[in-house]
Amino acid sequence: SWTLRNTEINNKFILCFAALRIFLLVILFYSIFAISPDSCQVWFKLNSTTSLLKPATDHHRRHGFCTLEPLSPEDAEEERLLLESTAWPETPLLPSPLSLEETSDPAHSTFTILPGKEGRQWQIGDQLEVTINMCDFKGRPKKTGGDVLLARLHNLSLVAGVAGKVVDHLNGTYTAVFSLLWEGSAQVQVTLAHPSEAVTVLQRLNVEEPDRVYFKSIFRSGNLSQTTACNVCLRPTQQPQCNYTDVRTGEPWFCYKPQNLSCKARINHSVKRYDWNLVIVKSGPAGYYYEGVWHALGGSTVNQFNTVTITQCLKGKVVYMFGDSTVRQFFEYLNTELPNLKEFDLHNDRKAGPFISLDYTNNILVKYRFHGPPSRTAPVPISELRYMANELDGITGGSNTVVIFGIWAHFSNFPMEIYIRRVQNIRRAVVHMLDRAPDTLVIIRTGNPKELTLTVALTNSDWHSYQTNKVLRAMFNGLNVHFVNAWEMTLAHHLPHDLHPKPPIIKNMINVIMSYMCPQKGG
Ligand SMILES: *[C@@H]1O[C@H](CO)[C@@H](O)[C@H](O)[C@H]1NC(C)=O
Ligand SMILES: *[C@@H]1O[C@H](CO)[C@@H](O)[C@H](O)[C@H]1NC(C)=O
Ligand SMILES: *[C@@H]1O[C@H](CO)[C@@H](O)[C@H](O)[C@H]1NC(C)=O
Ligand SMILES: *[C@@H]1O[C@H](CO)[C@@H](O)[C@H](O)[C@H]1NC(C)=O
Ligand SMILES: *[C@@H]1O[C@H](CO)[C@@H](O)[C@H](O)[C@H]1NC(C)=O
Ligand SMILES: *[C@@H]1O[C@H](CO)[C@@H](O)[C@H](O)[C@H]1NC(C)=O
Ligand SMILES: CC(=O)N[C@H]1CO[C@H](CO)[C@@H](O)[C@@H]1O
Repeated sequence: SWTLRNTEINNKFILCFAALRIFLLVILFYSIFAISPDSCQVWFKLNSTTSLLKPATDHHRRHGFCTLEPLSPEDAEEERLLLESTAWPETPLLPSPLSLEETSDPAHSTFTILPGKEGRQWQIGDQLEVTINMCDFKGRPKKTGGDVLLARLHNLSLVAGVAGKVVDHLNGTYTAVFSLLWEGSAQVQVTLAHPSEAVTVLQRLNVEEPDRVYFKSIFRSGNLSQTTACNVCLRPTQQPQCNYTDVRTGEPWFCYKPQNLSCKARINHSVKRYDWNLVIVKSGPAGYYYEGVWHALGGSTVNQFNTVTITQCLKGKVVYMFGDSTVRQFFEYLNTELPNLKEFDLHNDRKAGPFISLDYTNNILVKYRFHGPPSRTAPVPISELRYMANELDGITGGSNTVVIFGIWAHFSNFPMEIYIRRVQNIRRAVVHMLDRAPDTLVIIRTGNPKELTLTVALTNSDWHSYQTNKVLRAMFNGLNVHFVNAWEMTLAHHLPHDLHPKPPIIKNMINVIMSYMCPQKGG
């Protein structure tokens, strides 16, 4: 039976100072820019602060300076539904003149564990409910919702943990619901990832300043060389633009045209610098940790794999990995753990890839490739800048083919439409691949919560990742694909949230992947 007693529960509200500061710093950092020597940047950022305090016009609220190409009627309808399902509750406007006194403050906020049914002891299978009351810096109860709250029930000595589901009552009150899944005592943790006022700022930044993460390309021809700014969409200026919209997928990409070179002279893509620096419609958790081991709920079993059983499982297989650096972690894990798997050195950048590894004895091939722009990477040659959907079109597929992908972390500064359209293209390619080779195994890694420094909060917020996960889930619903629920696997673990989850979490993710590939193997 479940022996969680109220006396053993620490009502602990994690004072997530880093996250709390986001809002403050969004403002502060603009002031910092005022004294930066980079006058061009100062000009723009400073001006945008003032504009953020003004109410957005209807046109700007929705479109900013990006022109989105029309979609087919079906895709447009899907986009509308997805936007509706990820619509965040209305968040408070920023007060003008600016004051932080009325913003959500974890230090003044509290939560209460509600008594169990009929006052009896908690039992395994019960739902534990927690009421969260948010207050502002003056200690006054908040009247509106929209705070990004993460909830976890855990026990450090048992290395056990499960993510909670947070329900927003839109009046400053929230309920966190946890499934009780292991025997023993536990603690509740509630973390304020982003106050609702920060969501207001992030929402507007994604429409008005999607280019706050900026990219560049080098153009070269003969002895002429020039570098210009690139992005999914560019602010209209006097400067002509080069249109690199992908002919096959229609994925938009533009660079300002270099003055004395042609658009064809583009040779490199890289992130310039950003030095200023749910998941599911389904209810209930996807799984939980017990003694450090992830147990999946809802039918699938996660087996434990070691070097020998992973090699047995991969024997004769080709594994394609696509996506951002969080998928690269899987490639790195296999390379480190499997003694016979040897990387063939393609002399590529250690972060950008692409990479390839071979185990000749066991006939295993593992490949990794980034998901294409807007990849925030070190310079990559244009010849290696490929869209995932086009790469998938080039895979024959079959029972020995495994495709693992994850695409989320590099889209957080854009309106959600940009992400939806990318996933629509990827899904079309996945559907074609499963049509021609239904035996192909497709595994999708979701996004995860991360440490929220200022840069991360502004360019890769948990608020946005949470919604990309929701979109991803909804869009692949009903298709023969599997998920690694990285959101919950990171949230439920006691290790700190990290863009790149630490090895104990990756090991559990690998076990989830291997269990999809070889359900009968493992220890
Ligand atoms: C907020 O809404 C919930 C659900 O409707 C309700 O139970 C609760 O009493 C409300 N709280 C306040 C402070 O109004
Ligand atoms: C974890 O659970 C065990 C067994 O109920 C208990 O003895 C221990 O105090 C708990 N540890 C923490 C950190 O909650
Ligand atoms: C660049 O090359 C052209 C001919 O290819 C030559 O005339 C010119 O002097 C070169 N310019 C420089 C700066 O080297
Ligand atoms: C860019 O090119 C694509 C097709 O190649 C076209 O559909 C689109 O309208 C162009 N965009 C702009 C802004 O010129
Ligand atoms: C382009 O060429 C013109 C005329 O030769 C020159 O004045 C200008 O500086 C060049 N621009 C760049 C960016 O090299
Ligand atoms: C651009 O790419 C080329 C190879 O295409 C490479 O040699 C060069 O070092 C890259 N430039 C930068 C600045 O990284
Ligand atoms: C400080 C600063 O550069 N302000 C500029 C903001 O933008 C307006 C035009 O929209 C300029 O006139 C200001 O000089």
